[in-house]
Amino acid sequence: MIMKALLINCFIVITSATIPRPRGVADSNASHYQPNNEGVFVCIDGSQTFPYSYVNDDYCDCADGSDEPGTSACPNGKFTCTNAGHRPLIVPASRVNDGVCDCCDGTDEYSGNIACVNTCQELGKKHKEEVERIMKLQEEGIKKKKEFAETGKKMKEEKKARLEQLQTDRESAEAERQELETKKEEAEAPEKEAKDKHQQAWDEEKARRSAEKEAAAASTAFQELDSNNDNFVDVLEMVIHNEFDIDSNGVVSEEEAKEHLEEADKVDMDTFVSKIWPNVKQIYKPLVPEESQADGEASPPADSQGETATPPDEEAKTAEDTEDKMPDYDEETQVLIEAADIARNAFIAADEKVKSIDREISSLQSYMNLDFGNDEEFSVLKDQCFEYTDREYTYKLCAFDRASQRPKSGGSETSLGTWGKWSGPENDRYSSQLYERGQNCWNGPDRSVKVHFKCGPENQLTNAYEPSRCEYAFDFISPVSCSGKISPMDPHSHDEL
Ligand code: MAN
Repeated sequence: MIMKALLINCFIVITSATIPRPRGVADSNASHYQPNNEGVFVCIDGSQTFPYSYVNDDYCDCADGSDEPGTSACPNGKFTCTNAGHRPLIVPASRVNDGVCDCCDGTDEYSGNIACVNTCQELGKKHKEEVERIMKLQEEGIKKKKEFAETGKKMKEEKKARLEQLQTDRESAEAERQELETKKEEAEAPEKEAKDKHQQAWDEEKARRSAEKEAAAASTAFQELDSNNDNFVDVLEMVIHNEFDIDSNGVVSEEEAKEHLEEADKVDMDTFVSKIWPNVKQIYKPLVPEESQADGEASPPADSQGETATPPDEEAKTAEDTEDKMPDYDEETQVLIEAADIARNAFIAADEKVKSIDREISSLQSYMNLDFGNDEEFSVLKDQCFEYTDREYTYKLCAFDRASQRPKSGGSETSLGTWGKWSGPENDRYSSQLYERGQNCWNGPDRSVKVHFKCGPENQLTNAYEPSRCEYAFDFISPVSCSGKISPMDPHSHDEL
């Protein structure tokens, strides 16, 4: 009777006495190979029945190959080597007695043509050590994972409490904001009234000054045109002004002069100011007396186009500017402005406080909406960034935030994506993350990264690669991914001693 110990997923299970079985039969199939009372064998797929002596007679009878587990007779046959001391192995039946040692216990080669050395004890020992190493890693990882989970839960509690506090704070901050807004409006109303009044007075003053200037200009022009000083401007006084030449024939006719005088032969000062001046002021040019043309002093000189040049007197210009500038507010208005300024600033501060609370609330809500695993264990990775450098690039992963790539030779960073979602299979949801919508790839997709999580002693980005153009993959090890189970990917996850 052989005692078997199964190490499945690192848990050693001692089975009861196993059933004796023909060569090449797996322990799990042994029950099919018990000759019943009639001494018959039923193919495992149940399709046919043969005398039990047909089992391993080196002739294939069953369609599923189950009557020849220990020979190479069936093309679809499977040979199981027990490999005591190590793990069982299933090989295609074609490898039985093919001159190559496939099983570590050498049972696949029994023809005597080749002598296989049994290496199962040695391999089993190595495997056991490897399993123990992984188990230790897992145990330590699980311990850390528990600590992370505690930190994560505490963090979530703190954030939750802070969020509740902020929601209360917001109510009072909003009430204060509204109160200060009302006060601001109350202070701004009289301020506006006073400022409008001031502005209106200034507009009126400007209009008055402009009318005054206009009247003075009209009067000056009248006096200049009235060359005989008879207090009328008449047709003959007009014809000597070239600018009144309507048809541009070089001569101002009496008709043209009359047209400018609104068909009158002569006009007095009042008529000139009110009726004639508004129509001629754009074209009128004062005559330049001969002598002042020489020294350029008596009146502003005309340039080559006959236009009056601007007096080059900067001081006069400054004086004019000052004249056009609205005077300062009176004291009463200034007091109102100061009061409104104070109310405005108080409101701005209260408004900013509400906005800042809102920003914090929104950031906390985003945090609360993140899925940090069944026990909040992944929250320790939040706000942490990790880097991995290969021959060409330094890759960066800021967990739950973004992933990027930076050429080692310098140059700008390329976004490989921002936090998207957990992307592991349904039964292992937290085994991978997707970062998506990174910088668009020329003639290709937006860049994206799949991060594969594996159990490891520390949080570390251990590899970055690009399985297909602009679709990246990162390997990340972390204690948070330690589960106490050795995944089927791990070497020798199953053993038989
Ligand atoms: C850059 C990098 C590469 C990527 C190419 C695609 O060179 O982002 O990883 O494959 O662009 O053009």
